[in-house]
Amino acid sequence: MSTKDFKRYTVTTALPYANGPVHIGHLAGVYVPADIYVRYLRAKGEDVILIGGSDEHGVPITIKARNEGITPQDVVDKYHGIIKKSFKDFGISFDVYSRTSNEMHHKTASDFFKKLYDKGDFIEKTSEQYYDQENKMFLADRYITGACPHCGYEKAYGDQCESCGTSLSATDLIKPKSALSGNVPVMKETKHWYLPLDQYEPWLKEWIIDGHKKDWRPNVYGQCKSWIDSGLHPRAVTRDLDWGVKVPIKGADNKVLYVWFDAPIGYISATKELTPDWEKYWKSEDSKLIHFIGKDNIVFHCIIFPAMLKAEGSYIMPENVPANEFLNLEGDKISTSRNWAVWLHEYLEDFPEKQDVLRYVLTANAPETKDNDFTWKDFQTRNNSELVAILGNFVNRALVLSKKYYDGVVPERGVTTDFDNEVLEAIKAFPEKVSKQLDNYHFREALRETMNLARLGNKYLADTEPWKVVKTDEQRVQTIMNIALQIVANLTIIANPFLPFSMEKLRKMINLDEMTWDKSGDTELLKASHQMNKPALLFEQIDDKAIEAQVQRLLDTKKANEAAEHKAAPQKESISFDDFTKLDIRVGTILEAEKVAKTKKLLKLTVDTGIDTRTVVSGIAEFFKPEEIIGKQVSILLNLAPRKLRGIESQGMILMAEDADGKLVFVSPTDVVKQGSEVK
Ligand code: B3M
Ligand code: ZN
Repeated sequence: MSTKDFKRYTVTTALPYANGPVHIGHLAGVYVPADIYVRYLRAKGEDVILIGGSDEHGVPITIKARNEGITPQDVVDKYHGIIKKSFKDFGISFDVYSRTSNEMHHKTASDFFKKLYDKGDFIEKTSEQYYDQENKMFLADRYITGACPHCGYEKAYGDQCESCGTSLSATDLIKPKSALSGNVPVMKETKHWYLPLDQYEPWLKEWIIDGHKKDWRPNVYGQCKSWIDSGLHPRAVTRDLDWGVKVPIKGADNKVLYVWFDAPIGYISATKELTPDWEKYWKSEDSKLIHFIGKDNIVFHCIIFPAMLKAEGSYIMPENVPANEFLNLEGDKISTSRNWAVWLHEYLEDFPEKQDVLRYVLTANAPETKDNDFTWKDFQTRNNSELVAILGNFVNRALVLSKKYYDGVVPERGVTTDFDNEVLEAIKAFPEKVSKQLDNYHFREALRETMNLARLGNKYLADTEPWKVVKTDEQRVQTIMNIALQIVANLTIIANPFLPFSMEKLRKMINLDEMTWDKSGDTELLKASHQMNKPALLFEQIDDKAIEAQVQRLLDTKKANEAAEHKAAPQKESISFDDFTKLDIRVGTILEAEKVAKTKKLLKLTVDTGIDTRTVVSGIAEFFKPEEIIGKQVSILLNLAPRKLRGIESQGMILMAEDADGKLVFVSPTDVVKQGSEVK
């Protein structure tokens, strides 16, 4: 299959749910690799379209609307705008970025369903489904939660477990609970339409298990195989909801298409929006269809959507689905609800014009074969020791020396040495090395090769030392600088898919138009006597302070989450009222306080209890300085049997509670009360 000659490329990117902004996980998993790929293909002069859009249906949206007391339309209008802008800001070069709430999409999805329905492709079935009596609603997908039957994760949804990634049915959940009321749901009859996936099993086996064992990523192939091996079953493609694409047949009031039925059709609707010539991208055998997605979307793109396309009959199948694993953040799973993420719009506020730095780090550390971790320290190191020290340093040295020696005019290349010739040959070999990786969706490796070109440049200058030779052999230096500048020019082509903003800047500096990929490897891109412009720094150091601020923000988030997730200790055994009245708790005032010698934790307090002045030893020295607490009104248990601590008799106990940081605080009255007032 992969040796086939394709005339055009249809590249799709998963449609993010418009229920929140996008973060680094989205960028790393889907959009940066897709953008690198299409920028490369465009440079090769290929006919390629990059398709994207917001997924505006489904329960995640309606739940968000309900929680915020606004309409689903309000939710999607807000986030579609934010998401679209983030992608644009990061240079994700969509040919169209659409949305599934628009009319074109509703019509396309509706017609698609109708065609399958008319052909008799669906099974119509009445069955019992979970229903929330309090809210008078069927509980589709994320409206129901429970324990995952595969991994035991307690907050699995009715359609998917976010912990182990398994796709589920609501009835699979153990101890199901309504996400709306928290009630245990009841069963109630309802009619739905099912796509008989089981009928596509022989074809799926042949197409994926036999056909794509070699060219699909092992994680993608493996997930598909295990799904198919465990047996496919008819799958409902409609839901009892009022937000979505209406089911276009009689007797289906208050029913909409399942979001995973309509969303992938969104790729087709978006292409229609882009061009009246959309069919050639979807129905012509010489078009190569590629889906960029995250690993939680694999079965939908490799099994369910292809089965839908197969049922329809006139569409091509995806050639490849280069799904990425997950990107974690500082060791923890990225989570929108726990605000554990680096949001793209916030990143740009803190690091304006550093889009390429993030693109670089996310590609260099892309979760292509396993889950990976984003850390701010790694972000800083990759910026400072790779982008600045390797790429930026080489370009800057070449351009600054050319400016100094020749006022920015490219010098003649004279007689070349063996070493020069070796370097010239190496330059010629780069495009092929990078292409090979990109053609196989190995973006990390492609970027590593690209950086090797900058490394070659650095090594060439370090070995030839033009700044020394210039004192003795000016002609030799002209040759050296000419060759170094050819490396710079080559970088503007080869590094462009990865670092489009910086390479545009660099092209301006060397006064070179954007070049096609077939020009890369050319060692005479910059002709002698070509006038270049003023050089400027391509990348700058990121200092510790900027990184510490980001780390601090995450620590604050962690603290807030812990406080929110904190569970109070369970209630103790009941006691009688008489038991309670035995406790003599009073409000008293601390008169004196001093540290107990040779201890870390103990303070000796003198307390006016209203009935006497007594000594209490309290384990609070780590939290309070003695002078801070003098005059404070505190609660004290008076009739606790006295006991000796470090030789001092303690005649009572000061009552304390713990704050969010685990620090002890006094249980004090909020207003000033009478000395010796009883707590009752
Ligand atoms: N919106 C799920 C997700 O954002 C879904 C993807 C649809 S792609 C057609 O992970
Ligand atoms: Zn699970």
